[in-house]
Amino acid sequence: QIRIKQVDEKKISQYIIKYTMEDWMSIVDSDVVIVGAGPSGMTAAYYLAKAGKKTVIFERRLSFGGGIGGGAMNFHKVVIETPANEIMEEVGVKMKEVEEGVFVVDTAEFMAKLGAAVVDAGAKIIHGVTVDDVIFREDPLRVAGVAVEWTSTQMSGLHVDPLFISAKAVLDATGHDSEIISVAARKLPELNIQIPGEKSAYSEIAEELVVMNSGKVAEGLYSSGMATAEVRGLPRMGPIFGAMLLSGRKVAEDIIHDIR
Ligand code: 48F
Repeated sequence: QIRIKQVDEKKISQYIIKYTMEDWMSIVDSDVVIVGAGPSGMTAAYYLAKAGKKTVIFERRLSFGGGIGGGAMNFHKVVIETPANEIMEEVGVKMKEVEEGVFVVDTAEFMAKLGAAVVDAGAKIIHGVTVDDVIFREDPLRVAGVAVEWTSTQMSGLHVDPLFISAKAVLDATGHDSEIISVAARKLPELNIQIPGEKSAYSEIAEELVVMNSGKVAEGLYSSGMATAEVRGLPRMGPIFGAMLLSGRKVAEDIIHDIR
């Protein structure tokens, strides 16, 4: 018979509360806040944490991966192209080379291994939290953090104020809606952010354009992945994910440089 250690309910609660609050006391003063645990946000988190930056990802849903899991029409494979295969190799995702420089990967393995690499590198992924605003400072005008609320509280429609998290850099990795840059553009017109919106698909050119254009949008505020397509008016590309990974790596390098 297996003897299972008996744990008092009260103690279970105490352990959870104590160690959650310990993490949050540190998270409120982060180097980098990333909004969205999709492929670009997770790749950025991996490289930032590896470089020693205190990095947190806030993800609205209770799972990481963003658009990876749905693949294309729920088919469980996506396509990766060179040089993004380097990143897949680094985090241990197996790839099938189907033509020179073009690879097919399994979506579950992609999410699981990228997520594990982010956590092992030292970044925190906090699920069930929605970012709905930024905080800013003047002289110079810059984004200096975010406002966070439980997704479940937002869904309930209850009037509950958020908490604020300070950061040297905020990365909008929210995908097609570019939610964080949209709110900054609306509430901080002095930042002069225009959002032309994403164009229809043209995968062959979209991949390079997204990577090239990912980076700083305003002081302290950055974009990666499909948020970049929305903010820069670039075409979409569907279920090819190289640019998501490479834009995450590129923006991580830019942030590491800027907050040195
Ligand atoms: O959409 P998503 O996967 O972003 P991405 O990194 O990758 C795009 C691809 O998945 C795909 C594509 C590839 O060619 O076109 O669409 O640009 O992940 C965005 C994540 O952000 C979360 C959302 O739940 C998703 O997991 N998210 C969005 N808004 C918020 C948020 C928010 N306000 N607060 C917290 N999380």
